[in-house]
Amino acid sequence: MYTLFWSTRTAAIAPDAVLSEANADFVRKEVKRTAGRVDDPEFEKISPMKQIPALQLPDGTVLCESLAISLALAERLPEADILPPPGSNERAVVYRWLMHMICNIYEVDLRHSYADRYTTDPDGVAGVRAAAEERWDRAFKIIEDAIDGGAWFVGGRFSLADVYLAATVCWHYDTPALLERSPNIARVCGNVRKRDKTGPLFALYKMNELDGLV
Ligand SMILES: N[C@@H](CCC(=O)N[C@@H](CS)C(=O)NCC(=O)O)C(=O)O
Repeated sequence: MYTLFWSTRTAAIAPDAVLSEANADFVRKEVKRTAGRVDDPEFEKISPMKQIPALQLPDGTVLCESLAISLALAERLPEADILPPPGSNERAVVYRWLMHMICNIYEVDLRHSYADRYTTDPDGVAGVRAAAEERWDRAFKIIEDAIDGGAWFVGGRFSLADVYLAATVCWHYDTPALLERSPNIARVCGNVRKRDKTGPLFALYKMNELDGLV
């Protein structure tokens, strides 16, 4: 049995999507947060960075980092069918965009959400946030321009890249404006939200920004 340490509005939704698409047997354990920050001594023993998500494997091994967890699960649960075939160009391209979203979008989102952690200048928070917004928008524009006219982000099929895209869009500082100026991103996000197993997770995780696309 897998144990997924989760909380609303977090990247636990990515491994949760892999587990859910695979119909895997797992339990969710909610981590306590105060004002968005982890405030849970038990969880701090599991995740040294005090970051959600974490996953405990059936033998007790603990994994941190949402993408590492999601990829490990996708490999162990091929029935999730959430990555193109191993060794294919499509899988390589999915990896490329996953890393783009982790490094250039998710990390920038953290800079925005926890700006005080990214400056030692007590007056520096506004500048960190403003720079994050610029970089955030640039990284989403690169995705908007890369998506062809199809239903999904990469290779004409649903993949983990679609899940990360939909999640990071929900966390954007102005999701309605982002969706308005990004029709390709909006179409893909609507399709993720409509999926039988992954779609309902957005309600569970209180990420309601895509509801208007359904
Ligand atoms: N690189 C990490 C980032 C995880 C992360 O920062 N999670 C946020 C929620 S989305 C969190 O735990 N925030 C609470 C805190 O930093 O106290 C991953 O992909 O798992």
